[in-house]
Amino acid sequence: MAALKADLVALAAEVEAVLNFPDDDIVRTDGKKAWISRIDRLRETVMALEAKVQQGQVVREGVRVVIAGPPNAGKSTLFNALLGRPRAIVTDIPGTTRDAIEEGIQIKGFLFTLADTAGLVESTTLLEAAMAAKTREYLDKSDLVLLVMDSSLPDPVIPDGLAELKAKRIIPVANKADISHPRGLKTIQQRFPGTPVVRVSALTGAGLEQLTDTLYQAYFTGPAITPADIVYATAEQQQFIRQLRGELEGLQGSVSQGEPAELWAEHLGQAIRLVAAFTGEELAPAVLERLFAQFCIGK
Ligand SMILES: Nc1nc2c(ncn2[C@@H]2O[C@H](COP(=O)(O)OP(=O)(O)O)[C@@H](O)[C@H]2O)c(=O)[nH]1
Ligand SMILES: [Mg+2]
Repeated sequence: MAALKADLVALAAEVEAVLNFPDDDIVRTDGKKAWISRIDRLRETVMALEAKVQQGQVVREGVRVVIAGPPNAGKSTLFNALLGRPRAIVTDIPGTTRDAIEEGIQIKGFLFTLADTAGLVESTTLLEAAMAAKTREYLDKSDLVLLVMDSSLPDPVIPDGLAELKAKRIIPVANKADISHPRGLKTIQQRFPGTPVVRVSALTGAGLEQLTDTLYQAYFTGPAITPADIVYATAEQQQFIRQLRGELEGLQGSVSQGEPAELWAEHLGQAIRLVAAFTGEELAPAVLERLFAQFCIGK
């Protein structure tokens, strides 16, 4: 963070130079490219920090997994099976579970928060159900969606509107593998080309290990996460870091579109303030003065 601030302040000093000598060439052609790649590196630093903050959030609150799918597909049974104890009510009357229930499980030492959504995302048209603001919110804040379907039916219900949730990692689950219908299974697989469908029996427990492995891999792809990859941040700090990325993007746009350097100075000034706000430090008077000078010069 200190290095990031130092880089921003150095950049600000150069913007100051541009403002003082507006006829100077440094901004043209080569100069401009160099600026953009420097800002790129700063953006990468901020994005790496954002990723660490996101990991911190996950360690604290768990990876949020929503169990969705049509009524009677076995969502509540699967929820209980993953927990290893009964928590949600299971019946053969469709639509039994009324409210969402949340419980945490550990997979390879990481917390995953499972939500049996019942009633929320329990609809043949997932999108239709998701239109309800509350449901939308629920799905929006989830990290992964387990889409449970009943493979024992010759024509299993497969929710529509999945494209709408494209941004989410959806893991298709063909449940009731113990009594699966060959055609039902094929239908499910065909609807998810390129995505492996996980076959489980929530009732017998078959395939559950593969399902938890899939959950883990869907979230923690890439190299193993170490404590150095984790940054804990308050909601406010998370906001600052998002805004900081926004300012750097604005700065980059401003430079590449050849906007006046005064505007660069404003983005930089904001960025420096946000870094300081993130770390909770007071800005040194000299830095403040410099920022102030930037805003005034050329106006
Ligand atoms: N044979 C079999 N039955 C299951 C399986 N999973 C759930 N069921 C049954 O399917 C019915 C509906 O299950 P439930 O979990 O309440 O479905 P939900 O509406 O999606 O929450 C119940 O009678 C369950 O016992 C499974 O893997 N195999
Ligand atoms: Mg249920």
